[in-house]
Amino acid sequence: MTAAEDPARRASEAFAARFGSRPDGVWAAPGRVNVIGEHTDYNGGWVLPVALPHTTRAAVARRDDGLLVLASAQHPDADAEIAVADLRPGRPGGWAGYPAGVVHALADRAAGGLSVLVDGDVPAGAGLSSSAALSCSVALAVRDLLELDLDADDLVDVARRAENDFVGAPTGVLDQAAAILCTAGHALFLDTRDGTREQVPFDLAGAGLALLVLDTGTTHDHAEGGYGDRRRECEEAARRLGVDLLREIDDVAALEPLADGTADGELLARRARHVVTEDARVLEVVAALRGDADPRAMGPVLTAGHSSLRDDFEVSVPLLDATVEAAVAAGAHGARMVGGGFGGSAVALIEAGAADDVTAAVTERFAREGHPAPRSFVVVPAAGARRLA
Ligand code: GAF
Repeated sequence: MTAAEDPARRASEAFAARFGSRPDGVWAAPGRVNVIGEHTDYNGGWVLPVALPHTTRAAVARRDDGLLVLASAQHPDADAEIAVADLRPGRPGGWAGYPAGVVHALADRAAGGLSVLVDGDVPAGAGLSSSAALSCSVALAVRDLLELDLDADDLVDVARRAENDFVGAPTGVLDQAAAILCTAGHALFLDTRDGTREQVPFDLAGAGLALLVLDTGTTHDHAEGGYGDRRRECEEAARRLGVDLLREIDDVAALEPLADGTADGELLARRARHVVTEDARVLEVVAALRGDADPRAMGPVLTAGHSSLRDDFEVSVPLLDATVEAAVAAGAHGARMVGGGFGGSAVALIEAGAADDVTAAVTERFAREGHPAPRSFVVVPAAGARRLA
């Protein structure tokens, strides 16, 4: 196998070219698509991600000079070098903030220093969780290399703290949990309130179906703006309803007190309605995957999820709406935006074999509106974070 075909060898050779010696090992963590359950994680709700074959690889070696040196094949002119003892939230920033945040969270045990070279193929800014792939590959590497007593839940927590406290993106736990806990051939049905989970077989091909990712090419950035606003709005809705988390509400009728006639109240009622109905949609999709319903019945549930994200939660953008419309018009059973929103990707539940036709229909719609063609691929449910070499 050539280095180009062998991701571990490619990362190892890039490490050797940068640092002049072989790494102690190479670790990988995947991107994800969330089948359903968007903006539920920081409300204590359910999520249902699938890991992608696209990964970030981290080639890592221990040092003894106390330095953290970070290099990326995707950002060749943006190396970072800083003493572990000098790491502070936001410093370094940019891509290096994710691995640096992980080392910061473990700084008392990583004081000797590390050399890290990352290489990956998870599309950045596409709503496919490239940042968690990055932080989780490094978290696993640090755990293994330094023989730290951390289980999978601890690793999820370290990577989430890196993103929340060091990078400053107020995300929930969906992406880090997907990167660490997903298993090949399954969707991860995770209760974010107590961490309980089930690996649900995700065999769409067996039912003659496929899940198609359509990356619009418009990027998002969760460290700023709308995402944090939505999170605060959900917290305020929960506060007004007298609950700790919106997950505690399972009936939209219980949201009536929010809609008090003020613009503010109406807005909070719509935000909370998305969360409550989205939690119910996760349960519906899980039931279909378990075989309790025709898997094609998942389609309208996905499309309803998109409408809710567009109208109640207001995190879609016109190009994502156009993607969903064009995919459904071309015969998809259902479609929706994935991830935090404000750009990124959509998924469509399609008949196996319809990927080219659906992609062509979306491409044509994009062309009519003056946008370059979307990138697309069929989801193959892959493994979570692991050591490669
Ligand atoms: C982003 C966040 F990082 C996740 O925690 C989650 O909230 C998601 O948006 C929306 O479901 O990916």
